[in-house]
Amino acid sequence: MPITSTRIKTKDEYFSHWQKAHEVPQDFWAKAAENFQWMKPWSKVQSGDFNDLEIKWFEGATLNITANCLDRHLETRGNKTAVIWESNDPNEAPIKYTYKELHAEVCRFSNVLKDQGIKKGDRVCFYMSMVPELLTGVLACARIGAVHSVVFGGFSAQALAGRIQDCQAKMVITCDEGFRGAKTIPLKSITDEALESCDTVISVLVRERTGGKITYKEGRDHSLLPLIKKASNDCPPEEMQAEDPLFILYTSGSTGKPKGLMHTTAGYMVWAGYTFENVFQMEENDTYWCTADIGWITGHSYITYGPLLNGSTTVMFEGIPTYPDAGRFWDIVDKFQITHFYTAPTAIRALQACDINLVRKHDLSSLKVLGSVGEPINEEAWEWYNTEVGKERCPIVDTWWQTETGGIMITSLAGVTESVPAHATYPLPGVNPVLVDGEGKVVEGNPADGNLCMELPWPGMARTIWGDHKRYKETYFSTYPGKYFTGDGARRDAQGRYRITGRVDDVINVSGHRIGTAEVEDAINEHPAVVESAVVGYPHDIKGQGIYAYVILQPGQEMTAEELTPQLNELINKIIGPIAKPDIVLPVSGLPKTRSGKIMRRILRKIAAKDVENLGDISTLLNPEIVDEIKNGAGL
Ligand code: 7RM
Repeated sequence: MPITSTRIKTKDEYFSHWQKAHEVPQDFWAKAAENFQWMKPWSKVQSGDFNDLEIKWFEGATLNITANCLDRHLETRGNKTAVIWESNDPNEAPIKYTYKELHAEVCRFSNVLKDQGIKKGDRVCFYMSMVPELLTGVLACARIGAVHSVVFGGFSAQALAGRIQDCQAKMVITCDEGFRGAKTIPLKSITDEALESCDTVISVLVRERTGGKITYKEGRDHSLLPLIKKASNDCPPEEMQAEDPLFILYTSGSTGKPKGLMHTTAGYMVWAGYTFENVFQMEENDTYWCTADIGWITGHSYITYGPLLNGSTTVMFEGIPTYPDAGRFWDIVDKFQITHFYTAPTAIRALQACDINLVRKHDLSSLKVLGSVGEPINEEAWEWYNTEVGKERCPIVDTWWQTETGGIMITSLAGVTESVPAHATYPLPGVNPVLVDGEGKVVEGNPADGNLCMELPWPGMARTIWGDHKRYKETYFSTYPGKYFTGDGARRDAQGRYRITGRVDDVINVSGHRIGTAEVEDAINEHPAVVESAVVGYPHDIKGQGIYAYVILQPGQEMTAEELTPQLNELINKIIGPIAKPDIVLPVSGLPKTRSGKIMRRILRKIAAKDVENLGDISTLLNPEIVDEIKNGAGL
């Protein structure tokens, strides 16, 4: 029995639900919210708009999201598997938690947090690999009303420190080291380095995973597992206001340092629960696996909250797709008889490039639904996924959404609305997309092209940037006043289905990771020999986009790309983390600039893409002669 009565079962129903959510949003979301458990009811379903930006959902209500993820299922699903954890090492036994066990585990962890002095509203930073305690720890925070902020384990000490400082975290939870394929990541020592510049952190909990050598700082650091083991499993859920913060998650934008998007309790819960149910269309005995890391929004909404809100079985994988070999994903699908599999195009393309027998030798007949997220999926990858993995019998949901949106926004519904190669297709009920042209005018009719905006608030949207509401307004609502601007371009086909074409701002998407070009430039510019740099994305067969850095060196510095690259890599590793390393570095003597001094990135993007036939009008450049020089340098 699905929990909600709001499950869409036919395409006609999809259209009528969308219409209803559009016309009477308050009634629609009140109905959807009735499927959850509230401590006190709301007095108003929604208030605020894209002009005042004081958006609230379910105001007056109180609740706890973990009561909805855990306690609510105890009676009906207590002995059902809630979480299956699969180790990096295929020979290590998986760990399974029933809903009862997960509930007890989260309660114990909650008591550990309380014993360490963590209170409602305090921020707790997670810097872990994909161990079970990342999932239980996040839920433990939510249970006691602490605000979790998960930082992906691939970020550097400096990046971690910046995030800890920004949200003034009181605690960091980490591992001794993290397993990642054949490698280990020294998470604790990176944390130690970060904490040299963070004075708000009073305690550090360390989940020992590899047994690697680390140091414990007296009075500050504690080993986590023994504390959990001896804690009581009795911890009633804290009563939270609908708009109390649930978590902060940092993401990159086109300018400045990463933004801490803040999500609140009730609206996020309804959105994560509702979207998971309708997009994936799970049945009671299905097993769902999302391959993301909990360090990203996908892992928050669709490993943790969405599946658990729906009483589903969710798989959590510690490792990587290529360890011990490139058949690992399919091995796991077979091992747990996965029915619903959700991954990123970059992983699909990487596995597509490997020996096909690594796929074909595994039994994938349990699969019913496939999902894609994180970046546009190209048609070749879509076809391969459909044929080789889905054996042409599994609908593919290409789910477009963002850290900011909290949950899926545009997608087909598995088996309900049609899957179209490379198209996200239809907006979910409550999602009101419009395409806007360069002048800010809404492009009507089908087909159409434009910048993708949203016209009305939806429950799962981020409410602010932590500590900087002004930046929130400017970033998302000032380009097109009264509208939320996504930063993506899109095309709507004759049937009204959306195809997302990718970012139209200075954000690049490398292997599904959002990277701000300005952040990479700032890091490169720290190099003493560098005067200025410009970073752009270019098409990359596996990663979707690669990072191309044009670098101007100080006069007299005669470094080649080969000499410069490792030095810049080291610097970027230190400032951001390995995910932001450029694929190509090109030393240049100047950058194409307009008369007002702005770098003309359009030209740099074209050169990086080796698309120099038509560079467009360069006559307005201050230094048009530089274009040929850069082209030559790039070997074009
Ligand atoms: C969920 C997530 C958001 C950016 C977004 C897009 C791109 C995500 C798709 C996609 C085309 C998709 N959050 N993106 N999903 N592009 N089709 N199905 O990835 O905040 O990390 O990134 O990712 O550009 O703006 S995110």
